[in-house]
Parts: sequence; structure tokens; C-alpha cells
Amino acid sequence: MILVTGANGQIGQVLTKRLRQLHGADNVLASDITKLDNYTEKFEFLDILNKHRLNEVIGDHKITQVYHLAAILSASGEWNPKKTWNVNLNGLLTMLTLAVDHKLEKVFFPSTIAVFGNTTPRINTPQHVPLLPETVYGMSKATGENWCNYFNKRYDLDVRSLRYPGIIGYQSLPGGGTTDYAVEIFYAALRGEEYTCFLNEDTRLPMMYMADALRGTTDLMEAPKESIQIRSSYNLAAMSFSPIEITREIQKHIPDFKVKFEPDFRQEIASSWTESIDDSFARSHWGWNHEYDLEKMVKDMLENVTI
Ligand code: NAD
Ligand code: AKB
Repeated sequence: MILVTGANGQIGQVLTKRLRQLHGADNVLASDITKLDNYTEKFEFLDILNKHRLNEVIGDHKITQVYHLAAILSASGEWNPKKTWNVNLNGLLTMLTLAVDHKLEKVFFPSTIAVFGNTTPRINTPQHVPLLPETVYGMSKATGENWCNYFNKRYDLDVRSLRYPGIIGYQSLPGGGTTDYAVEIFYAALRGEEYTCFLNEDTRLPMMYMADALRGTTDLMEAPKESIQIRSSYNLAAMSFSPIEITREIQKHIPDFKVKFEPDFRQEIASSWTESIDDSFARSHWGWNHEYDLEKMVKDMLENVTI
């Protein structure tokens, strides 16, 4: 049985469905601190900070693999740094410890481009760079990567991880991140409204379409153990664009669409991240490749977002 934590989130909702298609609905258990309305599939309430309950869920459901998505993202994280550290880092440590105790086959941990900081090379950011993140979210994920590597080396835990860029999809809404504008902008465009972007027009960030993120995740988890040579977290890339570049791409389909730029505290976070990522290790070690660029992603979003 596969356990997904944080399954109500932007990625969790879509990844859980995908895992159910791949492994059968009865073999995937969704969990989160709240339940989505009208949710009828297998679900357990689970606060990742409740070790006793997590231990029970893993034992009772005979869990063999975990996709540990539960976290507080970059922008929300800054409102409560200690809680963010606790959920993101201590939650992960509990999960890794129980994974060893229960001899789980595999654990997936999503890291992020937020592990990079102002001292990181901004263009084509290499896999191995000093990590000095500016947000507590980035700090918790960078430290989490190290713990994953440690648990692999020390306890032979098969833990695998990706540094996701900003994820864009039509199936679910983002929750408290700095890259959320790249999803919100489609809803404004399709409603015929002007969009107020909280980043500067020229802030380029690495992004990825949900379909690619899902495939990258399942391919990583299915890859032979020997091919996973990086046990902290793999750089992963697809496209990079700025708010003005995505605006122009949407305007090719909706010429009247207008955007104004009113940067808020999230601008400082975005400015500390990198512009583009070198993901050649992911490509050579386990065959990663992306399918969606900016043009293809925008077209698909405009066809599929429901307002
Ligand atoms: P999200 O904020 O949409 O969802 C996170 C989920 O975690 C929420 O449903 C929330 O209720 C749950 N959660 C929070 N605290 C919890 C707790 N104490 N116990 C159990 N569940 C709790 O996030 P997302 O965008 O779906 O991201 C999923 C994972 O991927 C996160 O770990 C995030 O850091 C990572 N990630 C996401 C992106 C992105 O662009 N979406 C990019 C990089 C990395
Ligand atoms: C965020 O903006 O916090 C996330 C991420 C890139 O980790 N989307």
C-alpha cells in the first residue's frame, strides 16, 4: 500500500490520482490534516507531526511506500517560521525514522528550487552548489535533502527526491508559494479580468507543467535502485519564464488580456532563487526528459482550466 501525505495539496491531489491509475485505487491511501469535500477514495486524517498516529497508519495499512508531500510552502512559511520548520523538517525526520523502523521499500521527498539562494549561480544552476536559502521553507528543504542522503547512506533507506521548479497545472490550485502567480494568471485571463502580478515583470524562474512533474516523479520512483546515484535531491528542469513572458504567450490566445505588476514580499523570495537549472544528472542517471515548454503549456492550460 502506498501512503501519500499532504494529499489535498496542489500536487497531492493530482499525484494521488495518477498513483491510483498506476497501482490500483485500493492500493493508494491519501492523507492530510483536512479532508476535501465529497472525497470518497481511501483517506486517513494524518498530521505529520503526530508520530504515534503516523506509526499506526503505516502499521494498520501495511504501508510499503510513501510520497511525503506534506509541507508549508515558501510564502506561507514566512508568516510562521518555527511551525514551518517543524512541519517540513521534523515531519520529514519522523517519516524517515518510521520508514526505517517499518522497513519501507521506498520514500519520495519533494525538494524545491527554494533551496537555492543569493550565493547560488543563477543561470543553469549546477547540481552541486552551496545552499544558502533565504526562506525558512528553503532552509527546511535543504536540511531535509541532507537527512535523506544520511538515511540512505546510514540505514540503506531507498529515499528518492526531486528539486521541483514551480509547478503549473489546471487540476488543482496552488497553496502559499511564490510561483503561484503562474497558475492564478490563467484564471484571470479566462475570466476576462486584469491580473495583478505580485512579482516584477522580468523575474525569470524555473517552472514545470504538472504532466511533466508527475511523469518525472513516477519515473524516478520506478527507476532501478542502482541508477539513483544522488540521494540528496535531483535538479529537475523544463522551462524558465518571467511574468511578462507568460503574459505575452497568453496574449497570443487572448489579445485583450492585461496584467499589472505590483511586487510584494514574494518578490524578494523570487529574486533569491535561480533562473534556470542544469538537470543533466537526472537526464543521464534515470532518463528524465520534459515534454512541455512555455508555448505548449500555455495552450494546454487555456484549453483545460475551468472557471
Ligand atoms: P500544498 O501547499 O498545495 O499542499 C501541502 C499539503 O500539506 C496541504 O494539503 C496541507 O494541508 C498539508 N499539510 C500541511 N501541514 C501538514 C501537517 N502537519 N500534516 C499533514 N499534512 C499537512 O503543496 P504542493 O504544492 O502540493 O506541494 C507538495 C510538495 O511538493 C511540498 O512538499 C512542496 O514543498 C513540494 N514542492 C511543490 C512545488 C510547487 O510548485 N507546487 C514546487 C517545489 C516543491
Ligand atoms: C513555492 O513557490 O514555494 C513552491 C516552490 C517552488 O517550492 N512553488
